[in-house]
Amino acid sequence: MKAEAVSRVSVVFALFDANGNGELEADDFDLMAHRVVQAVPGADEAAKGAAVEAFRGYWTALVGELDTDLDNKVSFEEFKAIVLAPERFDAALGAFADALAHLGDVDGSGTVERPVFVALMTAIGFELPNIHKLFDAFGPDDDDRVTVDTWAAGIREYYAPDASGIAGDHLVPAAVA
Ligand SMILES: [Ca+2]
Ligand SMILES: [Ca+2]
Repeated sequence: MKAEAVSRVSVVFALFDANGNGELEADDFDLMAHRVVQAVPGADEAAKGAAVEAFRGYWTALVGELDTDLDNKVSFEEFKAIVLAPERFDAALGAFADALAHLGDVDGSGTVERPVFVALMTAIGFELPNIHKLFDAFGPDDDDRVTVDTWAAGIREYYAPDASGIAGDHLVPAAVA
């Protein structure tokens, strides 16, 4: 496993542990979904509902595949296995990525404006400098927007165990030194 992938997994685990108790459980994903939906007041109800469902679906996939001791929680040791068989999470991660990116497309233009991107990523728990670096790495257009597809692809790529030098590496705190 590449060092960058390990770093990203550590960051993601800390973010997913929304209630900060050191383990992942269903409550974390409900809390995160609530924060994310609150961050985009202009989004339509269908997009909000889809995002909440996608967060739950992602948790269901995670706990189903990674909870090896069957306590309905995913410890960090259990979570690290996510990069060993990423294909097992393709469907749930894809739905999660699409729902999150579409939630940010408030006007239905197929693009996400920087302020909305920042609000969503802040709600998930990323740090502001990292968020802006990632947005810039996605190559925003002249109106400072990135496409929904670019962002969704970036979310998928973030979990690739063999990737390095990808846009998502900007989310690892050390990238902003
Ligand atoms: Ca937790
Ligand atoms: Ca467990």
